[in-house]
Amino acid sequence: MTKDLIAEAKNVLRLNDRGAYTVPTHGLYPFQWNWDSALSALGFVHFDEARAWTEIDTLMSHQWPCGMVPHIIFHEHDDGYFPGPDVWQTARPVATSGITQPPVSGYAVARLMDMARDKSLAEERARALLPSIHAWHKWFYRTRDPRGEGLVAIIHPWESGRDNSIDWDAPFAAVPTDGVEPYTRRDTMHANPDHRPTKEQYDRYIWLVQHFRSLKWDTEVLHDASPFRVVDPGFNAILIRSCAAVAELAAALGEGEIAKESRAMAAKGTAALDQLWSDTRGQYLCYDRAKEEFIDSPSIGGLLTVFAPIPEGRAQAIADRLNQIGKTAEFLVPSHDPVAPEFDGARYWRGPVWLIMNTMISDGLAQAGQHVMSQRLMDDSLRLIEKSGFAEYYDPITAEPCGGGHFTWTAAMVIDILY
Ligand code: 9YW
Repeated sequence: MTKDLIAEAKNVLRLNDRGAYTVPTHGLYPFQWNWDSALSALGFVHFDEARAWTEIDTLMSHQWPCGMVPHIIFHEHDDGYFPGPDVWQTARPVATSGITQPPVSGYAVARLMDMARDKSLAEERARALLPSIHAWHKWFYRTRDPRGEGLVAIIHPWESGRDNSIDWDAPFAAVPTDGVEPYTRRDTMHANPDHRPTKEQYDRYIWLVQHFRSLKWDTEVLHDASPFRVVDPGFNAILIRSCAAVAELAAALGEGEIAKESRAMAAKGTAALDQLWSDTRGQYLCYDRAKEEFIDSPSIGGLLTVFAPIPEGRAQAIADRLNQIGKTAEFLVPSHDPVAPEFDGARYWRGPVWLIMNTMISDGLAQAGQHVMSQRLMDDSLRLIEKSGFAEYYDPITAEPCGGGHFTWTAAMVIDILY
């Protein structure tokens, strides 16, 4: 069984391999996505180390001079996705989007290094990647934490990677829709519209893109100019974990300055995270920086926070919270609490389970000594795969496979779990 699943997962990776990068899935997402690539490398590394490094090299080679690493790289022309390069207009040599995504590459590079059988290849590639990943992390704290609070904000829901999360409903109300140019969505031609964001949400996504475009994609000014500025604890946890991973790796490679700066960013971020803890919810919450208020929404963002080195007591509370959620969800971890009225088990980030989330949360729990819950998440993930294949996401009650099929990062996570 295990062997068959690994073979099937490798086939998915091969199917979506475009040589120097992978697409998340054929049709629905025909380009390179930022955090998909970093996490997919964790699948490749088990059977083709050089290919794993190439995935992250390709991503980082499209870093902007300011330090930002874009969320999509449009390597080849394809009309099957909206919004394409004609909408973004970022004027990059190879077209890219103009916003970023969860910075999980630092963590991924450290894992590739740990798992390397070919140590000299790993050292060479890691050494080459460290300065650019570090520059990206510094860009975050410089441009997305202008008051130096230790917490960075996202300025577009797409940056979170959790596009239509219920977390964004309230802050999204501040984003207007007037002046949105006419457009035709492509996602609903590839996937069931009931599993996707609504038209109203797409109008706001595009309004923000047009707004940033009118500011010439100057990333130094976009934070303050955006009506959507939200601090997501899960996003910050990924950044912190990557800073901590880079700190260790840089120290091992004798890159003292990078190690020192990364350690400082991770420590400041970890301390600041605690402001987002909610005793009432027993988890972390998002914070609307534009309105200066908490977003009281029990989503997976506040559980993913365990991916950062949070205090043991907080990790224990998150394990308890997962136990509680497990009473209403057959498969953990739903992207939103099933007892919340807005929960929708099949609609993208408003309820479904995503394997990448499960592996990051499981990894964080294990780090904090929460082994029982960590293992439960891996078991639930494999039960989903066995029942429903390598889907983009799954209904946490019925295990219905949703969104796109033959999904790269889902397959990569299965390889990483089973090897
Ligand atoms: C979109 C590729 C991406 C992921 C995101 C996910 C989705 C793309 O797919 O966004 O157009 O909505 O939300 O996290 O990186 O798999």
